[in-house]
Amino acid sequence: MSKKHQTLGEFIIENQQAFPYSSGELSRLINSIRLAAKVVNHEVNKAGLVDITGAAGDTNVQGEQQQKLDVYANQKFIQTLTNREIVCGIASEENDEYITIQGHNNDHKNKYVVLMDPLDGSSNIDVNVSVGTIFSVYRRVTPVGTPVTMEDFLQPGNLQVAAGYIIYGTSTMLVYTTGHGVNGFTLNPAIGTYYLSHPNMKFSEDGNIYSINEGNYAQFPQGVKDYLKYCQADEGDRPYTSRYIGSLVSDIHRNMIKGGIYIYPSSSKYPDGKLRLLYECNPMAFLAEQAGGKASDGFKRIMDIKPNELHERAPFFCGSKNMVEKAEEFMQKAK
Ligand code: AHM
Ligand code: MG
Repeated sequence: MSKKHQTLGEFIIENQQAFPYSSGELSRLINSIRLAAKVVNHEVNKAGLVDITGAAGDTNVQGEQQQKLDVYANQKFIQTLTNREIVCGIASEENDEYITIQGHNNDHKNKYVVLMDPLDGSSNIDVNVSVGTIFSVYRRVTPVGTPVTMEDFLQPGNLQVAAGYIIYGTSTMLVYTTGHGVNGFTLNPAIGTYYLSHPNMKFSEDGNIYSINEGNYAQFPQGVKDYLKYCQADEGDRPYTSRYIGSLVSDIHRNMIKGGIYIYPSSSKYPDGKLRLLYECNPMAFLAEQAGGKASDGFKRIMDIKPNELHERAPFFCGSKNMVEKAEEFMQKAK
């Protein structure tokens, strides 16, 4: 079939045999995520009406409590995944502890765990800037038939079987990988269907955009300061362009399409960086590598870090391969 008018549903069916373990469960899981994303998209698109319909915490005309959008998104994703007998556990930025899903027959027979940030960058909603959902999927390591344990969640990123993000932007897109490249699908909201709009997405090897919160410059490690000076130097193809939205999904999405590097380094305020390893850095790292890019903590591959806790943070350098390697060079020199 011509890829041009392919829907996400058709793409999933056509590529099912290429998925790891290909029992159809992973396809159903992606299907659940695309469904929840549509529901969340509908709500996010109404965010600007909040002053009319009531702010978070208010009671609306139907007598219902208005919810914060990140809480709403969290509930929708959890509900959708729980109802579908695929996932045995969920960890979310919104929940301190992981959630155990026993399944309808209380038999803990489901195989996958999902780790997610249901609405990343939610402080951007008030100013009508794009936000996103980020997700990461692993096969459980504990035996089927028993409740999940922390061990199932604390797996290194190199064991992910799928990862992706949804960007609620001028268009809503779902971008994901199951380890066979990265594909992007755009939602036609009129009919609720996602179409393959960005097949086989790739980070260019070199890029000319750098994205970092430069306001924190004084608190950055010397290697990052030196790399920033390099980006700004008037030499060869430099200075590079500085672009920072402050919404991880949007910054990575733009850089994947245009070529660039995203950095959230350690700083005196955030000694381990700000971003969360399990549901922000790892899924973005999997996507970046599948798109021919690179993701590092400044010294080593993000996906090789063995996590110790659910909400662990890591410094994050992600994007076009040569740019990340150059930043690593500066980090190493200043060590
Ligand atoms: P959040 O999970 O609390 O929304 O924070 C994560 C966000 C990312 O989307 C973004 O890249 C980063 O925080 C921006 O942080 P800062 O404002 O410090 O630059
Ligand atoms: Mg977040």
